[in-house]
Amino acid sequence: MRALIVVDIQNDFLPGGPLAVPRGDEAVAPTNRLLDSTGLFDVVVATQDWHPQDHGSFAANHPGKRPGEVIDLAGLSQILWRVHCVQGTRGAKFAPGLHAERFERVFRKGQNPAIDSYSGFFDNGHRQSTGLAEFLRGRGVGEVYILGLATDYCVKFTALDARELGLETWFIEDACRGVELHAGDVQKAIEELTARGVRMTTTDELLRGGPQS
Ligand code: VGL
Ligand code: ZN
Repeated sequence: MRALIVVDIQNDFLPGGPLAVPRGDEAVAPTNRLLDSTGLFDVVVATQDWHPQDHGSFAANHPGKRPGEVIDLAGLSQILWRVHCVQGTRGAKFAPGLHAERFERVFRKGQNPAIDSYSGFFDNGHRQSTGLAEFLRGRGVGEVYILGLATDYCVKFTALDARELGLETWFIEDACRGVELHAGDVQKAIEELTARGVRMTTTDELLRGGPQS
């Protein structure tokens, strides 16, 4: 069984948002093409960054600290971000025009103020599961196709966890965009994913009948 995992295509990650991913809005159209294609995926799920206002990844919650600085958060190295994707706010909602009605399930992450959660599967300490791994296993999924925002954070860590879980994992290049806090981060992420056995594909290739054809 094949699953499509749509990672964090939310308002706050779009241009103009507090954690804007450059050209992040360009992930929406290819994602919709895949969401609208019938029969390509057996399961379609999304992840949603969903933080409480007092989340420890927000620079605003650490007096004197600025976004981009790195701190120790409950024993893990943590990059500080601008306040983003606060539960129930407009910024946490899926991007306008995204065909979110196609999502069978949405897995929320980052609710625990003491730990961040880039991967859609586990928090950054691999302490708690979001339920996504169990859900996919229950549906007999062996292959996952991953896209969304941001390539160098949540997409990357979701794909790495998928590989660790033994899933055949595909990264849909044209439907992802990265933060690039440091120039070259997206390229480094792609190289890291490839080294771990994540395979590269595109929406066109998938819509033509899959990478194997
Ligand atoms: C993300 C940084 C902080 C992401 C989420 O979705 O890639 N990045 N929270
Ligand atoms: Zn976040």
